[in-house]
Amino acid sequence: MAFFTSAPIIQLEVKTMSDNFKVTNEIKEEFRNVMCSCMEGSQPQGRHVIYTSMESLPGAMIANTHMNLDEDHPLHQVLKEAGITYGDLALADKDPALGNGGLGRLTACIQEGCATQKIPFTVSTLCYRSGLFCQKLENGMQVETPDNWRSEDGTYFFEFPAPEKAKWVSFIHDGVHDGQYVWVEMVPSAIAQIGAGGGCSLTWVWKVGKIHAPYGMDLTNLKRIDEVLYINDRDIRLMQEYCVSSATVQTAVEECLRQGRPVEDLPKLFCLHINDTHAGLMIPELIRILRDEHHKTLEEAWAIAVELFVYTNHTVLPEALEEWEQWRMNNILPARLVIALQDVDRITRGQLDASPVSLCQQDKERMYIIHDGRVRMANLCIHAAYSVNGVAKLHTQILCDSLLAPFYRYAPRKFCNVTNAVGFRKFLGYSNPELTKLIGAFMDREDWINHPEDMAKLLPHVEEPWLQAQFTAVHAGRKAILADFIRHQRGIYIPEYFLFQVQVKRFHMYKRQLLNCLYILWLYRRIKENKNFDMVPTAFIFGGKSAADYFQAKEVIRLVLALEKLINNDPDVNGKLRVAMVENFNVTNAMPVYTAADVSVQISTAGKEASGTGNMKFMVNGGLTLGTLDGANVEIYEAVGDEGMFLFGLKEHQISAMKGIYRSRSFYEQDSQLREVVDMLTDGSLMTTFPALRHELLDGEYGKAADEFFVLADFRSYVDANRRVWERYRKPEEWAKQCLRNIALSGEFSSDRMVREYESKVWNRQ
Ligand code: F58
Repeated sequence: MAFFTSAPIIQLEVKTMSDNFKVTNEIKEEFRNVMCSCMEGSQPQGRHVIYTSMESLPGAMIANTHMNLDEDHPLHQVLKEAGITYGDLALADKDPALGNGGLGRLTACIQEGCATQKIPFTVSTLCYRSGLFCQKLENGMQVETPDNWRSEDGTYFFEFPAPEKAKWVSFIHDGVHDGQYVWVEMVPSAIAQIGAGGGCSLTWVWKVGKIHAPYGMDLTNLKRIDEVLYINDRDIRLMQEYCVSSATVQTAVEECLRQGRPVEDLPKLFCLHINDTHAGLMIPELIRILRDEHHKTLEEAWAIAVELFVYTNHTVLPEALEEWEQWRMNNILPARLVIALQDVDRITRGQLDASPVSLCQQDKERMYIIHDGRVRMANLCIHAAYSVNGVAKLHTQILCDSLLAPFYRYAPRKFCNVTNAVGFRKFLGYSNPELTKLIGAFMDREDWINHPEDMAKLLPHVEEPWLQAQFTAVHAGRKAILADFIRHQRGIYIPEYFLFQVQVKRFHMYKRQLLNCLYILWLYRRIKENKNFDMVPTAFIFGGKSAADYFQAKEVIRLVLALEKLINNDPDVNGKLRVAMVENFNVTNAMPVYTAADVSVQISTAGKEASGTGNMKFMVNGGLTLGTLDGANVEIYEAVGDEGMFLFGLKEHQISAMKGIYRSRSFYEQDSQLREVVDMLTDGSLMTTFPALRHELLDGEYGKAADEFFVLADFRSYVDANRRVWERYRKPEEWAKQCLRNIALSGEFSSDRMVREYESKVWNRQ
């Protein structure tokens, strides 16, 4: 592994484009060759997992490959001779823009773990032509531009096309040609993720190839199937989901037959992992294929299905629990597929009726797949899957106790929890070589990073002053890199001695960037009132994108940018307060950010964030969590206790109890300082106004309750928690000790642990 090379990482991200020309096409070709030889050499054994997901965000492939090459790999020498650094590599190719957020990043972390542990694991996803956007911050707002991550000819340097493995998918299409089928060719390419030690896992990215359709038919929608993730047209989105589902199932069946095995052996050879519900159509598609092409009865086909599929849920938000209108399915999907779906609905209803578990009619109705003209994808997945899991303890508990409670009573043994985790090789080893080296001094083996439990060996040393001093120096170096990066990218100067308080994640109202903004306004007012206001100088650093059509979240981005302008230019406050937003937060840009935070801001409304994974990336780099008891913050809290985390806010059960009776206005009315900052949203103090945000906080949008995410209720608690942060930060030795202690306790958040858990609990490979 290349972790311990003392590469000048300081250069990461502050290079100009011309520097990257050093990474020539020949060098890229060398990387392709490495990928190729790992692909050929890698033959992992046992049940093969196909992880079907609409999202995958592996990050730049050269960097991914480089980080996992053995230390003595000849490519290191080639790079050294060419004077090429990590920084050059990180910027030399583009992040495949195949995802949106946590869901896609998790896919990549699982994949890298499997490649390292030589678990046969393939990701199956669509190859979106236009990446889910490149974010520009212009004129005080987010502007979306296409992320052209592929070359003009539609190829990506690190893909290996496999046209011979293309699959045809059929649709009913276009009312004019009612009843006639069209065929779309799905053509895969492989993108290789190399694991430490030379293992390899592939991502199949499917593109639209040829289209066979009756003469004169309008093919526009069909051609748009691989246009963009979560396309804003429900017909096309359904086609996307069916295409990836069908191509994946066809491939598994074909491979089974190629190995000379009967289709009954599919579950022995494969596990089809449904990542969120988007690929749930794999279930009826399998039934369709087994009946129509392999002459199985419905019961025989179902018996195969229930040993083949597993399902992971990644959210409890109602808008993310996908449902399809039955009429739309009937209009678009092949009749035999729709029949398979109806048959599955019938079988599962029969099973519910025959169940020894007492289920009332209301429970049963909640569990039906097809109900009121809608097809509920989560129910389909739960009925068919032999394993259903959530991604953090609290999330799984909410699934079992409320969201999916009747299912849990009906089939409790199906349910389990696998808490998320992150790739330490990428987010510690590769991103932060100086810290990795420091930790490595306490480890017994060279490749300790592949054995995250080893990190606990640091624990007995966290009180040692020299280690604390070393950590502080390393961390100061990382802060300098991030400050440089932000200055270079956004032209904003952040003094390195400031406390770096970082909130990076998708912009969403439940993640409550708005709470952070109100708090910044509160600080602004305190300093304006009293120039001697006693606080630790703090830089609030944000990063993340909002969905293009999510108005409120875009308003919050606009607010962050307004705060930048107001605060950074005001000499009364900018000695104590700065605000900066990183533009276009993606996997490559994320690395300098995660490594440099003093405080990791994880402040979602309790019960809403399934897990979060940024929280873990900060933790392993020594950022202390300021957060609510939500998602995997719960596990972080269990690991580090009160001393290792700044906990605040309402708990999940309190939020549940306040539903329907919470009145945000009473918090507004009773707290004059809070009222003052909420009023600032519209009184012109910000040079622009945010009426929709104020309206959301006090009145509620679209008939929803006011302040759906309890921002005002948690405001004071957040202020108090920040005071606790300052108190601790003022004692540098204690602060450094706590960071080191948290790092030592972070081992359970390594993807290697997560992958082992999936292997034993979910994939049944052991
Ligand atoms: C994320 N889900 C969760 N979904 O929000 C996060 O807590 C968790 O850590 C992560 O999965 C990995 O388990 C997520 O990213 C989406 O973005 C969906 C996209 C499609 C529409 C609904 C949301």
